[in-house]
Amino acid sequence: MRLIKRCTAAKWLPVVLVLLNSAGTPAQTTAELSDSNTLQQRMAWWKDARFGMFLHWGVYAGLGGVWNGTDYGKEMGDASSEWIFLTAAIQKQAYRKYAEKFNPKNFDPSAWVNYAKQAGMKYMVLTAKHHDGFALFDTKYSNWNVLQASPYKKDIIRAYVNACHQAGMRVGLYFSHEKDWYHSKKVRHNAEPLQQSYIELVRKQLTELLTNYGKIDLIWFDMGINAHENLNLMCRDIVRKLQPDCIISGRIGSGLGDYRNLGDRELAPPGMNGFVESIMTLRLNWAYDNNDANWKSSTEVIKMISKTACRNSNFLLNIGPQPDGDFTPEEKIRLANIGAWMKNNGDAIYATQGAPFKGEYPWGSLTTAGNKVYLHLFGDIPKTLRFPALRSKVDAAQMLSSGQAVAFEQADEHSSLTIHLDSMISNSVVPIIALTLDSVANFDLAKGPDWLPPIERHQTRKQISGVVENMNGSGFDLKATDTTMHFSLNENIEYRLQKGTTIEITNGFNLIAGKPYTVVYEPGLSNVLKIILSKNPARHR
Ligand code: FHN
Repeated sequence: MRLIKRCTAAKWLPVVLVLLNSAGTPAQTTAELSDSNTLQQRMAWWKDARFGMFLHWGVYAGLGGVWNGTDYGKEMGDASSEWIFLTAAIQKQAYRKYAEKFNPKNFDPSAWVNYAKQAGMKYMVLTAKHHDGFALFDTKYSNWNVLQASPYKKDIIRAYVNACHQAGMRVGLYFSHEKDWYHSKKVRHNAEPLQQSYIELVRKQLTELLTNYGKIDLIWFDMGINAHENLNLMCRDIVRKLQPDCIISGRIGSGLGDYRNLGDRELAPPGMNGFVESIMTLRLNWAYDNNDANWKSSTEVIKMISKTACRNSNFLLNIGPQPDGDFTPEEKIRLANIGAWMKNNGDAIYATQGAPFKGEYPWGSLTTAGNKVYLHLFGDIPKTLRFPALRSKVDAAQMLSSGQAVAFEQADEHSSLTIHLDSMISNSVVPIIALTLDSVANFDLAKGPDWLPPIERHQTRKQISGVVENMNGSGFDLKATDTTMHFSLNENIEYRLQKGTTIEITNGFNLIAGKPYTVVYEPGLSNVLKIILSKNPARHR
């Protein structure tokens, strides 16, 4: 009853005015149609690009996640290293001292762009301003910027944008519109009202970024919340007015973005629609961190690139440059390995369409482009691969990277395709089979796969610790009377148990009763459990 009373006539009016077309679905107005046409045009390069580089870099890089000997980075703390200004509750004056040390002598934006290009990335997104409010660009509206507060005294954004323009790389700028711990009283993620002076600063700085640096292809807003729709709308309008072709990330809030960002470190599941971006760190932290050794392997990342393309999502891979401006050796190696794979397999990634199915095969999935179907073998590679969902005639099948012919059988387009795989191909990282069809690919969706792979979310690192007897209820089902722990998280999943440097597949493990352990559970791709014999269990409790 109460609900009905609240529905005023004015609120109902727009519903009545929606026109229905002959199919009984709401017809789009001319204005909506032209909006969606413009959206398609604006997003065209981005969708074809599929793979980009995210860069988190600023004053926080110099702290490397550590303040006064305590690790606030994601290796030991809860937040990522770029949050240290807030998480370590550092006073402004003390944090400014780190800006005074920010003098990145090895910053070479052309080298950055080269690394990205060689890795096969087609766009880059750099933190022009992160939550610590420090501007890597020349701003008239706060002296908390690289020219005035650091000895470097050069406009980093200008150098970066110029390097991208020169190399034909699409330019993105990350801009923290909602959070600014330096200039705004509101520091937490809540609906507290924003000060007018802060909103003005956002308006002016965003205007500077979109006016002083030439063409900007993407503004990556972050953490916008619906409660501050006025701020989000203002930002959207500034972008639309100053650079109408510039793409707006989904994290602007209030549904105003041009595309959807998934959660941090969350890989797109199969069957995504529309414009979607998966955002992944190369280790745990976004920004540079002194202690974080949780590097993903090149193979893990290549699988992610392949999976996200098959699932209709872009993949934005993060780099956290060192305080001196150079990339870490670990990042360089991975980018080179990824690049080697992309060079040979890029045709299966760029400008492709993801699989039309809601599920996936145990061996992997596919992308399509024109009369090509690319089978991405990122899962378990079988000797014989049957593909009954394809309803097109296959003219040829070859390994994409080498051009080597692959044996297949298919009587006609109505019969199931069978591919015979050489056992050697399981030695290669995500092999891809290119099928050339006699027409554009046609699929029988009813015969497609319905298996749903586990959700890959690499953001949660749960630390469960203490002496063995204290671990009941900690996520594992431990019988205190014996020494065997059985995982209760998901009995259908096999976990990889890391003991020192060896890894074994297990669904249970033995601990010595009474000894202190730290168990680190990292859900995701490999469901790794690390068991650390703890010297000082009290520290972890
Ligand atoms: O708080 C930020 C975080 O520092 C990082 O920038 C990520 C990247 O997606 N976004 C926010 C958290 O979602």
